[in-house]
Amino acid sequence: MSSRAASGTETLLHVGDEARGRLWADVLPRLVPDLRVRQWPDLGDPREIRYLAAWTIPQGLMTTLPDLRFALSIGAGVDQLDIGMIPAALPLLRMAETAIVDGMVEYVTMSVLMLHRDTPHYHTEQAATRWSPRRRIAASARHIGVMGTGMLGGAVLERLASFGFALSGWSRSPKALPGVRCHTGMDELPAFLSDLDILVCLLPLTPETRGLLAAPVFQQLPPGAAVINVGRGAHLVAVDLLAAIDDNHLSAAILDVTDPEPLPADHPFWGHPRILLTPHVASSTDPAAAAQFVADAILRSREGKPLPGLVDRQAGY
Ligand code: NDP
Ligand code: OXD
Repeated sequence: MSSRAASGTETLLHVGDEARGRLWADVLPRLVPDLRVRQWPDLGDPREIRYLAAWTIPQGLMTTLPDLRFALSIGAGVDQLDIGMIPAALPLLRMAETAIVDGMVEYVTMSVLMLHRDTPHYHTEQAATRWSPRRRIAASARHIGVMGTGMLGGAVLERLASFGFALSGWSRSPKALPGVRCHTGMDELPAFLSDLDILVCLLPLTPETRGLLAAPVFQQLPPGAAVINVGRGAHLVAVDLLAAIDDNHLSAAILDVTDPEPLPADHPFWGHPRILLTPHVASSTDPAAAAQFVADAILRSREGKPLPGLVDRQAGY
């Protein structure tokens, strides 16, 4: 009898969307021998749960699972998991499958092109029944800066390069990306911001990045610049953004993430003519592709191999 069988059937506990849970319960046991999938709150014998996959972790759940091998965020970000609840020694993984990357590349490309082609201006003019053409500016004359040049930011920059935009990136550690002016750390933030037309935030939410999209950053952008936030709502200080747009220092913003989500009905973002909101839909995990990622992670864990999507607990992402 194998040690796995001796200690019961290895189980993955899925916390979240039931349709995805059903798909994984069907697919994963065919990809991973001797694996069962349970859907929270059906725990079965908690000692059999080796793998936890969740977008958020229910209060108190971690202390009932004595024999976990890893916890996995069903998303690229991990801040929503409240990672303080996860024992420091337990490997924490995040989803790193191609559909998340493709979705984000699509959304940011769409948003950059909308701003580049003055869509917020034309929406305002349409509402006022005005025919107000603006001079078209070449992509090569627009400078786009991406905060966070990791899995998503790196792919976004690669796609934007194909339009001919001038590109800059900002990260915590030094990077060399073809065709991208790369800046590192707080010391180089002013140089990164100083001549951007469009700023894209694709940072993870950590103590260092919380509230970064605020007046000091907006003031360092040139007049007329626009902001796209697809990181997390808490990167942005709402009153500072409103002030910068209403003073006509910033021209517009496209926000896929807000704090809180959803925004209360009376929040000024809803009706603002130069703020475009989407309800945290820029990208998401594809359940079928994610099943492959999870299967690979479990098989690697069983074999003692390096795990995919491993989060650096010290850095918080
Ligand atoms: P990665 O971990 O791959 O990349 C993060 C990047 O941010 C890295 O380049 C990192 O620098 C940089 N960074 C982190 N902290 C700092 C800092 N203090 N100063 C400067 N740069 C910093 O993350 P992903 O690209 O996979 O995802 C980014 C975020 O996108 C997620 O955490 C999530 O919040 C958000 N997201 C939003 C979605 C949506 O639908 N709106 C969907 C999916 C993700 P370095 O390279 O040096 O480590
Ligand atoms: C993610 C998200 O982090 O969808 O994957 O926001």
